[in-house]
Amino acid sequence: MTSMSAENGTALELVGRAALDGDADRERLFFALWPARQTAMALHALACRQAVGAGGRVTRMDSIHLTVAFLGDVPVGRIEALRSPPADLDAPAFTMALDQVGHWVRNGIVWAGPSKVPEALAALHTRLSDWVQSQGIALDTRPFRPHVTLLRKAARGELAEFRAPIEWQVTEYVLVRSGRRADGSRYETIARFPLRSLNPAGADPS
Ligand code: 2AM
Repeated sequence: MTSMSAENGTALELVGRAALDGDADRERLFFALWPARQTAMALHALACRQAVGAGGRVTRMDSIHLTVAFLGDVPVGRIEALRSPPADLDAPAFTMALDQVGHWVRNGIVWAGPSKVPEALAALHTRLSDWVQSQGIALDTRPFRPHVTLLRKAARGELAEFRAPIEWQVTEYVLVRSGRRADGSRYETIARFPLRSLNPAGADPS
């Protein structure tokens, strides 16, 4: 049984304080792929084109990403360990063709994604998820649906076809902190992790 002295506060005060501390001591985190400028520009242009028929709010160009593993609200004391996933994650760099758009009516999201999920992306998701869970952090158990959110609060599903697939060269993944603002989320990269190069310098390509 927990005993409390007056100087420690009443039970009600403590519960209130714990709730506040809980918020202050947690940060919303996720691992993601963040596109280089040219890919981000192509995706942003696609988002603007989709907004014509679908309505909704276009994702800022510097916020465009693809989530690989969503960690949710993580106690700050555990973040340091997450900055260094094990080297034996051994995930290779890969190219992904974004060639599909869709509209999820339940949450109003219009997204772009690969019609064929690259094996390397599926493997990165699995290895990263296993490792995060081994750190005692629970992950969402829904199936992995790799997507880039182009629009939020899109009420209509009138989508424009792709003019040409967007080729995304994926050479790293990042750990991101998400902060909520009145005008949407703001993301801050707190660690970057290179993927294994397919053609390391000096390797004989023959
Ligand atoms: P969304 O764009 O489809 O909302 C930051 O919130 C990122 O994490 C976004 O890419 C968001 O996807 C994703 N995300 C938010 N909640 C999630 C959840 N429960 N499971 C998986 N991804 C989530």
